[in-house]
Amino acid sequence: MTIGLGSGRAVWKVVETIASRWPAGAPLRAAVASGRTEQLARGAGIDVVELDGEADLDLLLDGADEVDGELCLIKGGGGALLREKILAAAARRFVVVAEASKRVERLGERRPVPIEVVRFGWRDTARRLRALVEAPELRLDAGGRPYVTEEGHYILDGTIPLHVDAEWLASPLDGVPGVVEHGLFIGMADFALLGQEDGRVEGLRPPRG
Ligand code: A5P
Repeated sequence: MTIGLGSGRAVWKVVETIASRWPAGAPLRAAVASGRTEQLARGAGIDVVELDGEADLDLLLDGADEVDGELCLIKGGGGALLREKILAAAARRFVVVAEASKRVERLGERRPVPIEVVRFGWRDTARRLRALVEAPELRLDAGGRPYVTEEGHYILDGTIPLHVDAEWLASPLDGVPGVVEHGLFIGMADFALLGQEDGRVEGLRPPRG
């Protein structure tokens, strides 16, 4: 089986679980979205592979920052949204693993949407994005320097205006010069496993399927 593993605390817990429960000797290959996931996957005995340009992934397991009732997502809080979206596009099935507190009525209700942009001219890209999102802000790292993604880009975090539908927003964001990818994952997830504080897990399917 070849799976995709995204990035973030929830997925890293999944990797830990695979390490303790996957049958010894059964091969498992994974394409991964970040260096940290790669390190943990290798430690768990998972064979880390690249997308080969031919076969689809059997399954993608990934976290989310917000999940709405249609299973549309905001992702990218950890900065891995570009690779995560490529994995999601390559997967036959995408299962979200997240805390139940990530469930929202309206995408953008608690979090800005991360928008990955090329470094060249990023201030101009931010200016253009202001027509679509409120106050796009350059993400900084712990040292106060611009945060650089593993693909070498910057991230602008912008608030989705109250009157704007996230599903609609995805397409105009794609069209802004300088934007590489954004953290709106619309119609990509097939199922969500939402963990409650008491240990119970709620399964959520999009109404469409
Ligand atoms: C990584 O860039 C993100 O898309 C994560 O999947 C998302 O931020 C969820 O992370 P946690 O599982 O750490 O909450």
